[in-house]
Amino acid sequence: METTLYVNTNLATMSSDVSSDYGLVEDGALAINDGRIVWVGELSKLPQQYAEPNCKRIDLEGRLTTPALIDCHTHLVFGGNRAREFELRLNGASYEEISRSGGGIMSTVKSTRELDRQQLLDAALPRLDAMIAEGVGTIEIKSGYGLTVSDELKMLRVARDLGNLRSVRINTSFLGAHAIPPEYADRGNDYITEVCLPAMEQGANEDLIDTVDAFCEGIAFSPAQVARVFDKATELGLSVKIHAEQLSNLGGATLAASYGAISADHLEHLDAAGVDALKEAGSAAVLLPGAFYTLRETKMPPVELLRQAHVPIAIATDCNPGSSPMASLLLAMNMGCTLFRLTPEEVLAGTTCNAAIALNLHEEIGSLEVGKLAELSIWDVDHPSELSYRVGFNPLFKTIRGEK
Ligand code: DI6
Ligand code: FE
Repeated sequence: METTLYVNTNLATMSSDVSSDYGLVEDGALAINDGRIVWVGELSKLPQQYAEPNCKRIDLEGRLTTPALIDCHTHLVFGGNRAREFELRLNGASYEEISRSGGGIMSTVKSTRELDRQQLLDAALPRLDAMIAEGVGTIEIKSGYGLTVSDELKMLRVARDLGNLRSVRINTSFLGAHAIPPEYADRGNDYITEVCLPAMEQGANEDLIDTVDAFCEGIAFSPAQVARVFDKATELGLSVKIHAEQLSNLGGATLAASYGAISADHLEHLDAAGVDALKEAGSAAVLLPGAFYTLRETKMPPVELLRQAHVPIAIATDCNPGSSPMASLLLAMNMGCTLFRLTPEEVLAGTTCNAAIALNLHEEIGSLEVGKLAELSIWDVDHPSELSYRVGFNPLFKTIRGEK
């Protein structure tokens, strides 16, 4: 198979083997064979075997190459939208009032149940395309707006359909434990027994689930209920992750870490013990500045403690119709810097190598290293800090993915 060699590019390899910031290699070259990176480094050190005429040579005219971006936490598949609620809140209605009149997550559950598989796919595609247009090559998508066995499975099938329709890797999370639907009001345990666990089992049997997620919060599921969900996931051989410590500290991250969670997400209220638990378990911390922004939160996630503990920090959009109606990972990166005071290098790590850890895909993607899949995004910028610096500007030149 012919090798393709990309030249005349600066490479933000995001590899820990390269000691410079961003793993930056200036005037680099990168060789691809059969969909994998076979050589990467300074052009001046290119081995003879990759020189012309042995390879097809492509000149990137000085552009920046990064690993294709990874959005490791989204609720991209849903019906309807909640713009009317946004409007009501800005006209003085409280979240509780909206929720009591059938709004909030339940309004999205209603709209999602009403759509069939094709309609749900049609609703999700523009959001997916917006992300792909910004250099995203891998997207995690959760269920959690169906909350019946058939509607949860429908959401997961749509997520898989999206991956077949576009050149993008879709990683699915089963979030049956997202909210308690009205038909199970005050009967959360019955909901878990009768809906959540059977849906998980069927989804696993049909290979629709990559990981199991749960929302551990006062307004959602208690740690004891989440433990039931994680016990079942473990029995089925599925990895777990959690929405935890978003609005309060229930110890969800520590619970998830005890199951070897691949990530714990949100984490504004995480304390030092929770950070230690994530460190011990090797879990990633996924920070979601879009939800922090939309809900006008003020409690910052413990970024400095996470740094000191060397917990891998990822950044994602949390794309959902309520708390983060955002389909721009570049904007999430900008917000990670502006709102959470992360550095541009940290947010790029947060959407490449550390996001790969958060999805347990770090053996395959997330950095430009020999042996990894050749999934690259090429940008019309001079320096990687430009990716998180601008707002509302997309400098993507092209994404390379699945090319042999
Ligand atoms: N955390 C969130 O931010 C979303 N779900 C969750 O568990 C909110 C989802 C929504 O409001 O529709
Ligand atoms: Fe979420």
